[in-house]
Amino acid sequence: MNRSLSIIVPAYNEEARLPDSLRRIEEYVEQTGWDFHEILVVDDGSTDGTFGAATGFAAGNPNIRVLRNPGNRGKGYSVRHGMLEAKGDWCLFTDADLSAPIDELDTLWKALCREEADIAIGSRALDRSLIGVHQPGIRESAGKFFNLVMRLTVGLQIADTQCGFKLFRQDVAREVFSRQTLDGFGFDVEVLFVAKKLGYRTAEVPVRWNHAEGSKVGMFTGLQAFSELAMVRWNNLRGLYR
Ligand SMILES: Nc1nc2c(ncn2[C@@H]2O[C@H](COP(=O)(O)OP(=O)(O)O)[C@@H](O)[C@H]2O)c(=O)[nH]1
Ligand SMILES: [Mg+2]
Repeated sequence: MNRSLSIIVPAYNEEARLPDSLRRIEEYVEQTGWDFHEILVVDDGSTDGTFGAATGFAAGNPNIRVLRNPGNRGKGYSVRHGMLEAKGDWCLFTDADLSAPIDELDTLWKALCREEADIAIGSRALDRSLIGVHQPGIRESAGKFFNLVMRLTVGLQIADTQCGFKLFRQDVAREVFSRQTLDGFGFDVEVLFVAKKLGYRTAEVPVRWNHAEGSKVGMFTGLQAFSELAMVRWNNLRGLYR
């Protein structure tokens, strides 16, 4: 089996935490012995020094590529941008704050093999004892409510669609992300819905997780994610995902 890996890191105003995260990802991947790996940082129109921090880190390191969105388009746009540029046979996306520690890739990989799945997604809902630092109470409650609304509108039997740590086989990523229309935080639901519709198998896997201070999810992007649930349903009725 081919062992090449792409890691996509969407980054919006991540100047402060990006270099340390990239260092940790590099260290981890080096010792796990993939035949080829690349890290794709997608700068989402950051207004801080994210682009400079990323290109500075990438200088002299051919494994790191820095992509740039035309402006601040959202996490969904950023992850799609990276996924469609990725060259690895296996494509992981992870939040820049590494809330799911990068070595949990092992956990996703093993689950993928064990369950013969096409996609493995990290989950904070299946084993809550794995959560070290919790999100603020209001965010956790909003997350649970989001999952309830997701089940009622979109109907996926998934306990946590929103964890920013998901692994795809490359051909599956290409097929699914090329159909993705949503640019905000609703994109996770959309890609998982499209994957199911296309007959791909998703394994939901408990992972260790720690909330990191400095979340950029505000009231607007939070509410936008709810409205994007309606868009998934509407797009499906319009036949957009066929
Ligand atoms: N909030 C936000 N995050 C973005 C955007 N574009 C890319 N991201 C990235 O999406 C990931 C998740 O963001 P984060 O603030 O850690 O979310 P949280 O942990 O769920 O509160 C990070 O890697 C961000 O840099 C955007 O427009 N808004
Ligand atoms: Mg975070």
